[in-house]
Amino acid sequence: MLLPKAFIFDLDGVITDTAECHFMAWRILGEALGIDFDRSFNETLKGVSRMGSLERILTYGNKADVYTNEEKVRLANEKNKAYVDLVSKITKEDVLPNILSLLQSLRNKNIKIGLASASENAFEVIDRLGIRHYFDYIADATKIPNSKPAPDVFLDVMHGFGFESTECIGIEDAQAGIEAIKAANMFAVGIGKKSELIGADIIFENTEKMTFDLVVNQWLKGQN
Ligand code: B16
Ligand code: MG
Repeated sequence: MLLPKAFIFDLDGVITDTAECHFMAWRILGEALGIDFDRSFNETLKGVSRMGSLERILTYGNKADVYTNEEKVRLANEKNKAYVDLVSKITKEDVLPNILSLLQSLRNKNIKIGLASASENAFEVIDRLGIRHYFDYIADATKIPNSKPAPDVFLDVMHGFGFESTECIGIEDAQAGIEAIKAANMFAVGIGKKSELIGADIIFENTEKMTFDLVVNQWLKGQN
């Protein structure tokens, strides 16, 4: 049977729920700046880089022109300190349901496993989760020119493997991430609500519902 050659995972919201830690850390900074935002606004930050997220929050709070670049770097560092503090509590128990068995079955089938996270903390998070050894290639977010929704991080992993885009499957929980996968011309798996994953080729409400067979059967339908 024809099989894809690589599964390329997003981290936050797909492998573990650090999306919640990002939300909490940004809210702490938002409170200090007098900018209040809710979960639905937070959806627009998922998959977006640290500085990109800060710009969006400042624009949302009508403070886009209030801070110098130097001050923005300081604010982003403050948020990161709060985030690192929150993720320091992560353990192996925090891998989302079914992800370990999916990683194991990809290994057994000799399908490559990649990580395409926008997070500069990705290495630390997967170490805390105890899953680094599963990954054949991990993109370094500090070296990716354009963040999601640009395809760069998914293309970086694909080039790392030397595969064609049609041979790769990307998995994402954010609209910006689905757009990045589609811009890379890959098959896109969405985790979450349909309304927040427009353009995905297959959507699962959560990782528990995602199985290797369901993903690959849908991917096969698009192969000639
Ligand atoms: P950091 P992903 C993304 O990770 C998060 O979804 C996004 O909320 C965050 O701003 C971004 O990483 C940068 O993270 O501040 O740790 O560098 O979803 O692409 O795995
Ligand atoms: Mg994500």
